[in-house]
Amino acid sequence: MTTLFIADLHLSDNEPTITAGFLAFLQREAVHADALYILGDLFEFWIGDDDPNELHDIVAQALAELHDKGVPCYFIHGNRDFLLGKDFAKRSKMVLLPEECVIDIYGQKVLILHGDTLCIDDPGYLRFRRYIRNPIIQKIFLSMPLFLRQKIAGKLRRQSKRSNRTKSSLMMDVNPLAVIEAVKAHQVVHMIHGHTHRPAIHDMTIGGRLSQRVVLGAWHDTGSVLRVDPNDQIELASFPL
Ligand code: LP5
Ligand code: MN
Repeated sequence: MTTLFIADLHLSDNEPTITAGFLAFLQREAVHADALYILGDLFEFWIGDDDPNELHDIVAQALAELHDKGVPCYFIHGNRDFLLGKDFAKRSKMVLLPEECVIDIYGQKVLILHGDTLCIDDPGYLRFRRYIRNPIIQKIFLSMPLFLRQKIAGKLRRQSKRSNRTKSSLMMDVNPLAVIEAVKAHQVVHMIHGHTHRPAIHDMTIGGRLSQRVVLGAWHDTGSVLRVDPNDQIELASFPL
């Protein structure tokens, strides 16, 4: 019995090895799990459920098969695929969760989130985030023709890569005070997130209580998964794709 957590796969047509590794991971490992949680950035970017990309069909079918074999899959949006909507959730039989969510894992309360909202030392990103998370802006974007949405997404990705090169490592990591605030606000001791691509298990003491923050790894040259079992054993592992 294990519950699995993954994030930041950034699946795209340009990375067939990662897609193949993900599909193999579903068949080899996830199929034996109690549940699979995907904490955002499953896709490199998402411009609407109506994007007729074959990769989306393949992933939806694989996740739906996982569900049909008795393994529920839960999804929290990332900063790349925040537009993934109800249509795709239905096709893939994934449950969409709110951006911060407290779940019960074998009797332990755990806060799960993508992690970008903890990066509060990056005001440029937070401004950008407020803008693109505005429902009116999203509605306008989703009503544009696909080629235009593709073009804008491409431009945003290029812009993001460029701006990330100028940001300090500290700025692109989570802010410790934001972590403490989130843990206190949700009254939990465990927290799991991705986004920063810095896989680690951090022990912390918050309010006199021993607390843990797990950062999931991104999938690049290897896959990355957090395994949690009913005896509170946790393992953050990487594996070849
Ligand atoms: O994603 P990553 O890891 O590179 O960096 C993130 C932050 N960047 C982003 C942007 C995404 O990568 C692009 C998402 C594409 C989504 C497609 C749908 C588009 C819908 C839009 C409308 C509803 O999230 C990056 C952080 C980093 O994480 C670390 O936390 O630093 O933040 C930025 O790069 C933001 C910049 O600091 C500010 C960007 C200004 C954008 C100006 C836009 C100009 C182009 C306009 C084109 C119309
Ligand atoms: Mn991210």
